[in-house]
Amino acid sequence: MKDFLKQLGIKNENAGTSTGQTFLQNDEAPEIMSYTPVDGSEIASVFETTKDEYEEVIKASLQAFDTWKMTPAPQRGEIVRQIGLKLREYKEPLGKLVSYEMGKIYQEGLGEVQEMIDICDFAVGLSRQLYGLTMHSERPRHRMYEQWHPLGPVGIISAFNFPVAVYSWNAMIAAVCGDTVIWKGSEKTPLCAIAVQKIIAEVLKENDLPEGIFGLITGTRDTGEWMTGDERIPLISATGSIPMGRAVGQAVAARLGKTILELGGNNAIIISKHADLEMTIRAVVFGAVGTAGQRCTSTRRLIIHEDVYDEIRDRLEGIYQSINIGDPLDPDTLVGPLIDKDAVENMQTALKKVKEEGGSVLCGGDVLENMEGHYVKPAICEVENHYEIVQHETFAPILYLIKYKTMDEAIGYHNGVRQGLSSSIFTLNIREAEKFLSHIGSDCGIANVNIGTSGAEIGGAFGGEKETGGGRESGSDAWKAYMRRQTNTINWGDELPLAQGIEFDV
Ligand code: UN1
Repeated sequence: MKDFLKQLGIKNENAGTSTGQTFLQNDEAPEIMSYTPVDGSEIASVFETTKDEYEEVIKASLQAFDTWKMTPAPQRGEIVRQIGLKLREYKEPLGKLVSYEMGKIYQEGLGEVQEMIDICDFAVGLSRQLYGLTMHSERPRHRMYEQWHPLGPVGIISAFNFPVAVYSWNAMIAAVCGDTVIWKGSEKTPLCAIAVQKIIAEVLKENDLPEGIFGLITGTRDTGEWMTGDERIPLISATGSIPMGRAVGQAVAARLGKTILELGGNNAIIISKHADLEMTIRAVVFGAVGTAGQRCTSTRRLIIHEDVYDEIRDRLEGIYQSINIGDPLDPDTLVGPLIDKDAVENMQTALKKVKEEGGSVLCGGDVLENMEGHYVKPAICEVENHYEIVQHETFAPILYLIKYKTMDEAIGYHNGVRQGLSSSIFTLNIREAEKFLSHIGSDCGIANVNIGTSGAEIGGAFGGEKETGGGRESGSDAWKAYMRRQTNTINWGDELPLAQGIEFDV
């Protein structure tokens, strides 16, 4: 038994109840097994949430909402502050668990927990800044303003690749907004969810607050469908694949509920002939092979000016030969395993398609059969942007190289995909940079200059356009999606003038 599992209160046999809620114990339920992609072995099992338990969790969430919404926002912020402190205490074991259960390297596991801490800090400040606007009424002796009210239980569906951070972007913001949350984590990383739930439960217990404020359920697609079809959950925030998001969006729209969708990306970096190539190469490698290409912000396409194309290609090929692939908890490793066998197969299929469509695989793509676990060599391919496979997000470390002559052509390739999450340009030319950021430049939700596509800070709104789903999470004013807006007009005079100057004498 690994020390970090013990530190997080996870026992070998069974990691805990599926809901993380102490009042629920159902040993009869089916189990979900957690495997580590490090060597494919079993870590522990978790009970799936049954329909009855789901009802209990919803009831607890609705009940908790009654008290939580009456707790002043800055006091809600105080609870989130304590969660941030507790996460600081558990940063190392939780970072290790993220690394062990998901497969990202330990540095990135720590980074993920740091994102949780950062969003807690952000949410604490926000708890005193849930501002509405005031307006000037067109009628005399009238006052208008808007205010933001809590929404109710918020459903959070998160993915395996960021098993803890994406939850906290949603949960901590929702919490200061006065909402309760119900979290369905990925069935591929159930222990991360249980560990986070235990940490939060400690804070709730210390403050004598109900566990229903932060609810957890564990399951597969069916469990997600209970949530999306449930009118008691006014908002579903879902992160994952485009097909998943489409299903969630349609189900929630059918009941006129709200969604925040954060779906796939097909992120590109334009590399101009005016780029600082040293910086560019570092950013590209981190963006393309970091988290083994399993971030929604991973760099998938490089659109390279013809003058620097050969140099960039050759240097990248050289670096790819020497990348350390292996155990993500080993400090020398840069690339850990893919999440599972299916991910390895998807990568192989994509590389086959590249060749079928006329592209070439310059290096990598090999499955490291001699290692237990799901290890692959990151691949670089030469392709054309219109290839069907290039239009598609493959959740694996495949980097596509595309050559361009003019900036208009580059932007055309850049925007010529169905997804619109993150984007970058590397250039020291201000005209190129500003054009890329303008409305005729990148069509993505995130557009960077001289920084890669991944590793966004929590302070900005995170999300993207087109098939990426249009939702925004995390910083800036993304909190507004977690509240309901109310416009108020107050007449403090002794007459009743009508708006638009309408005369209506009775
Ligand atoms: C994701 O891959 O779903 O910008 C989230 C980044 C991270 C978050 C990625 N801060 O790469």
